[in-house]
Amino acid sequence: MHSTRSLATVVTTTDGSIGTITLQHGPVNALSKQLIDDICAAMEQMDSEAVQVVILRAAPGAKVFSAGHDVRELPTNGRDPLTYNDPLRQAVRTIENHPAPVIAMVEGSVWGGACELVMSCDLVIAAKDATFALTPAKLGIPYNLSGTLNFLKVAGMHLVKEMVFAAQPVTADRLAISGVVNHVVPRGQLEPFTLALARRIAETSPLVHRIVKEELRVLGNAHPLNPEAYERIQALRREVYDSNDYQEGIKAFLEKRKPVFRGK
Ligand code: YXS
Repeated sequence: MHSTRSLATVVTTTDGSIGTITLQHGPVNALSKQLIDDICAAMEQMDSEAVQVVILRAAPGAKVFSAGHDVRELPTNGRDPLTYNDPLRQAVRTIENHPAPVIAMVEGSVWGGACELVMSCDLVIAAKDATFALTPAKLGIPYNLSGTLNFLKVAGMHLVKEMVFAAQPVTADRLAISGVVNHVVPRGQLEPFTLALARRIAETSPLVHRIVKEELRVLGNAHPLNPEAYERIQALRREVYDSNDYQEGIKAFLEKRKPVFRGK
């Protein structure tokens, strides 16, 4: 059965066992609360229609897959910008907890928290010219604990450190070598390649998909962390989001100028 549904910022299509969620939120798909709510609603629709493989994508030909967290929605009043209920965190958990495999089909550039959103998918298939940039350091934002762990689960420590410290786009090929991206294909092949893989996955057991996905999630989160270590990390993050640099990072972005960070 084929169906198409348009929400405010996403379009969903289901075609038998495969569903596609297309981000359609302006030129850069900034992860606003509205977009996140729509992604979560679309994932629920996929679950209710027992879709066996979900493809998450931007509109065909997109220059920007997603510009990451909507900077205009980041708090600037001394509140933690990436708490448990922040929209970005909710979107990541929705994808991680979804019972069916989710494939990120990436063309264009992926920024900041959108990299984590893509990496939280079960597979990543990227166009040859796709790029990925981790940008908390560019904006003075303290990335949160589970987000940092999510990066480490898919990419090695040195790659994560280089991407965070330099805050520069990295090519899909580079991430494929590190195992972050499953396949890199010419942009014109991206859709047929992804659909063919999705169809192959849809022919195997959805029950096994569901339990193996949850087993791997539980194992991936099995990190003992004593309360003192947790409190230390929270104190480090508070030091950043209470800093002038955090305010300057957001202000500079909105004023379209380079930030002047003073390390405090
Ligand atoms: O000036 P107008 O109103 O047209 O708006 C501009 C940009 O301000 C807006 N825009 C965004 N608005 C909110 N949140 C964003 N993340 C965001 N990114 C862009 O979109 C309009 C067009 O942007 P413009 O003129 O720069 O377009 P472009 O094609 O020249 O460049 C597109 C980008 C995506 C390369 C560029 O906009 C850019 O570098 N955006 C910021 C990417 C980024 O650093 N995102 C991280 C956001 S914070 C986050 O995700 C995490 C919390 S963290 O940083 O910790 O990982």
